[in-house]
Amino acid sequence: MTAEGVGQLVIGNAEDKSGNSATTTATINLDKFDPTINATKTPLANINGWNNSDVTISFGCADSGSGIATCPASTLLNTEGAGQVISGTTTDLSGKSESLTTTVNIDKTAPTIQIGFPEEGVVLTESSLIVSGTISETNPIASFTINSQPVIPAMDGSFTHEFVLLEGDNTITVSAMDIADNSGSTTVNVTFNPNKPPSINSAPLTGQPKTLSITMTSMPATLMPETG
Ligand SMILES: [Ca+2]
Ligand SMILES: [Ca+2]
Repeated sequence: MTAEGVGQLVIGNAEDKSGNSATTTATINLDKFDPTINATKTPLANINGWNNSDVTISFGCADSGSGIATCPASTLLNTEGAGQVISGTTTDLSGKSESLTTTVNIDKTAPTIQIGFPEEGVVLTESSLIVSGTISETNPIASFTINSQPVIPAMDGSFTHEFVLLEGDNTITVSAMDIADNSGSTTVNVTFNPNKPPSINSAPLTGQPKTLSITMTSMPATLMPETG
């Protein structure tokens, strides 16, 4: 008998030399294979294999022979961290078992960004400036932009980026997304007021000319009226 299954009937016939026959039946339970187990993460990890919220790991167990005896209960994982290993073991009714391990990466914290320069509200006279600052993030950064322009921060989290201001008010937005799709951003508002030289007013002068009067309190001798 080769097929797996529970309660398979086996019929045996016997016949003696006198032609007397007897029939007997036996019930066979045959389990040849290990059970199977799989794990499902809810919600699913992102394309990088990371979750940014609590994860429930549910196990599915199956067995084609004797049937499942034990299957692990689902597990809720709520701690942040990379490479958290969850394992589960299932056993079938014949005593065979199968184990599985799965890895969960959780990051719920958005990157934080500090802009060192320029400062909020500053008025600048040059259109070009170097935006600088630092980004704080435990796990790898998936994207980092300054006003939608991709920027690569240094290994220590510092960044610099040449930025060209438009005349007037400008908003500089620095945004970062970590490997688990948590995003954070910081903005700074600055004004570009070009330092132009004073312009000459070419418009015609208007208004009445001023009258200048001089009063002399004493006169030089040469101008004294002659006497006698
Ligand atoms: Ca089995
Ligand atoms: Ca993070």
